[in-house]
Amino acid sequence: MKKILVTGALGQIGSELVMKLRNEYGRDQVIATDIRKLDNHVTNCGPFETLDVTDSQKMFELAKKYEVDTIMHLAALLSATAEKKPLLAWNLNMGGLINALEVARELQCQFFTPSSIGAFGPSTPKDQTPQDTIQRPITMYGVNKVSGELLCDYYFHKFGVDTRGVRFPGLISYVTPPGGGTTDYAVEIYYDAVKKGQYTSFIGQGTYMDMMYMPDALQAIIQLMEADGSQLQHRNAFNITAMSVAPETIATEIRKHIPHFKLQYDVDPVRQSIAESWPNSIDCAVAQKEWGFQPQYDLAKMTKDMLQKLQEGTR
Ligand code: AKB
Repeated sequence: MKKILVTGALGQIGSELVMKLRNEYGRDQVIATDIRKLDNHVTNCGPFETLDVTDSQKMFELAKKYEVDTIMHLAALLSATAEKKPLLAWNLNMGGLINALEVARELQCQFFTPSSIGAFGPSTPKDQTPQDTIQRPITMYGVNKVSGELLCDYYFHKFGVDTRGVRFPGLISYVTPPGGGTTDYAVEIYYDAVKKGQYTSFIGQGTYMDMMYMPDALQAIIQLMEADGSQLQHRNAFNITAMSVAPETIATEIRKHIPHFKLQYDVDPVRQSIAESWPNSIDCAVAQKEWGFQPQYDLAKMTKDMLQKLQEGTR
C-alpha cells in the first residue's frame, strides 16, 4: 500500500487530490502538507503538517517520520504570479522541487510533480503540439517548468528515482479556485455565469488554450503513478489535454444552460501575452499509448456538471 506525502495540499489540485488518494489508499496513507493551515476537510480528515517546501530539513523529517514511499510535489507559484515575482518564483518553484527530489532520492520514493502547457513557448508548433518538440518558453513559470522536467529526468537517469509527470493544461473545478494562473478565466467564467449571469474575461476572444476537468486530472495522476514503469519511454512530462477552448466557445456552451449569459472582455496584457505564447492545442497521443490516458469530460459534459454543482452550492 502506498504512503504518500503531498506538498501544496491546500491548493487547487492538492485539495481534491488528497481526498481522492485517501479514498483510494486509506485515510492515514496520505500526509497532506501546506505552508498554511486552514480548518477544512484536507486538514481535518487525515494527517496534516505545515511545511514550507523551501525548508529541506523539515521536508526530510516529515517524509522519514511518516515513512512515505511516494512524494507528490504540487507546491508552486502559477504563471501570472510568477511573472510578477520572478525571483520568488525561481526560489520557490525550483528550490521546492530540488528539495523534494533530494528527499525522494535519499528515501527512494516514487515521485510526481506537474509540468504545464506553460513549458512551451512562441517557437513551439502551436496546433497539436507534439510530445517532443521545441521548448523555449518566455515566462519565468515556463523556464521553471522546462528546468523542472529536465531535473526530474536527470534524477531518474542519474539516481534511479522513479520520477513521473504530466504537462497539465488549465484545470477547471468547482471545489477550490486556482490563483495566479493564466487559465483561471476558464474557472471564473462558470462562477460568474451562475452568480451574475455575465463575465468579463481577461483573456481575449479567439485565444485558444487546452483545458481539463479536475476529475480527469486526478485520474491521470493516479493512472500514471500506477502505470508499469517498463512501458514508459517518456517520463517528464507527458502532454495531456481534454479540450481546446477560447472564452467564446465556453460562453456558447454555458448559454445552452443559461441563455441570457453575457460575455464581455477587458483584456489583461500580461496574461494575454502569456496565453499567446502557449499552444492552441496539444497532442496527447504519447500519454494514450504509454499509459492509457483517456479523459472522460469534453466541454459539453464538463459545462453541464460544473454549472449543476455550482448551482447546487448557491441554493
Ligand atoms: C496557469 O495558468 O499558470 C496554470 C497552468 C496552465 O499551468 N493553470
